[in-house]
Amino acid sequence: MGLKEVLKEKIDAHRPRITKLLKEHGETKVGEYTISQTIGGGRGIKSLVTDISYLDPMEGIRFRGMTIPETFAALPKVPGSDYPSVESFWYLLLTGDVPTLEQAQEVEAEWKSYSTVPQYVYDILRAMPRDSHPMAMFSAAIVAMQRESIFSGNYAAGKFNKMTCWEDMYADCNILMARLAPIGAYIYRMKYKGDTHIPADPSLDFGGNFAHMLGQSTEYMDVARMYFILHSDHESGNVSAHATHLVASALSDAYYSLSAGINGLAGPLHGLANEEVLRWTQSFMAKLGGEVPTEEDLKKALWDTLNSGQVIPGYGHAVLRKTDPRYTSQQEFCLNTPGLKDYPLFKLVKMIFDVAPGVLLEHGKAKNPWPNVDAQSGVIQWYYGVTEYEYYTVLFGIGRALGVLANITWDRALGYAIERPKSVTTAMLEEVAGI
Ligand code: CMX
Repeated sequence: MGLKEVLKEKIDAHRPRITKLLKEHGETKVGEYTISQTIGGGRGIKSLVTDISYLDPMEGIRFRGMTIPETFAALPKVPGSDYPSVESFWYLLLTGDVPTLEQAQEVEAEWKSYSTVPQYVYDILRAMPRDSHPMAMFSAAIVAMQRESIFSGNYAAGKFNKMTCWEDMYADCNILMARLAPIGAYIYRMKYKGDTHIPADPSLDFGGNFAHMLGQSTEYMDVARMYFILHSDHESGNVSAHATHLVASALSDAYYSLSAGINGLAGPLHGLANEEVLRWTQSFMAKLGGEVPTEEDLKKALWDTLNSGQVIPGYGHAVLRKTDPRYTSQQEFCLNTPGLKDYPLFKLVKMIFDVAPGVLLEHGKAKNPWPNVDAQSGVIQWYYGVTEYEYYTVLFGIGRALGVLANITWDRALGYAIERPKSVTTAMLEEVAGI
């Protein structure tokens, strides 16, 4: 037998051991925690600290103690817009203080001074096959800039100081953050808009400029601002935040750390779900020849997905036990935007919201049958003409960077330890379970 066949036999023999442990002994304690927590991705284990956001299972996210509506209401607005700037939100995430408009504009000016992306980053992107996934391009662009890291440069020069090294991390994070919008826009225009590019407009804030460089309407500027803020942070245990924190805990710099987080975000159970939602919804509409489905059609399609062993993208959550307020916030945006409110795709997404939780409850597996952030976000993008749904996770990634970079700045300031949880073997768990 070849290696793969031997491995397959071993896997087939091992699987029932895990199933038995989870089914019959899930609640047995291994130290402080249960077997189901140990095998099941560490659910509920309190082993991370952050003061930047907190996720209550019933209420949803609070950024620095504020709900989403409170955050949008409190931050100073971009002149001429109803939405705050991403820069003002960065100030809030880092400090816990609501900045004045002037303080937000100082961040804006600082980011602008860093926003020129080195040419070699574009060269690397251009050297990649054009059909590379935009998330692979985004991650590659970030890690390619590692040579710019002030933290790593000073560390290599023997200038590491535990008390002050956060300042280098802070500088790296600002520079990196400032470049994410131009990099994201470049990937978009290179891949989908005939490789034509639009230079930044120095009069615009981060969100506004991103919309401008994408080639979008002024209306989309608020979409970008809202989208980046909503997707920024969801406390520390989600894959992208945790991966960024984990890598940074080895004293890796912001470039290595964020790239790791972005790679995690690219998974279909995490950020890529927003792409999957649109793919699922569009293929469903195509099957019906563009007709509006009946509730029965929809139920059948949802059951077909579940029966084929796939998840319903955009539904369920590891922590949340009610509708994600990030979903609600985007839904409100749709309802308040003439044109979007009656948009067929939005209507279909609303219809899925009416039907999917019941189907998931009947299916009986998901602990949370309600929609998460990804169920709604693609519709807004589609409506504004960003129809290349494989790109949606890059938008999520630009937003997520705000949260994870603020977190690793604080990680470094507080000197949090290198992460090193303990493993056990399956045999040890079986022994604890008395098998
Ligand atoms: N459709 C079908 N089954 C689902 C489901 C869904 N939407 N959500 C959960 N389940 C299943 C799980 O796969 C699991 O099945 P197994 O026991 O066979 O492994 C079971 O229900 C229990 O899972 P859970 O405890 O409710 O959820 P988890 O914490 O394990 O997973 C999540 C959370 C988000 C990965 C899961 O709900 C899911 O896969 N959802 C669809 C993908 C998605 O929308 N992801 C985006 C989340 C938000 C984000 O990070 O961007």
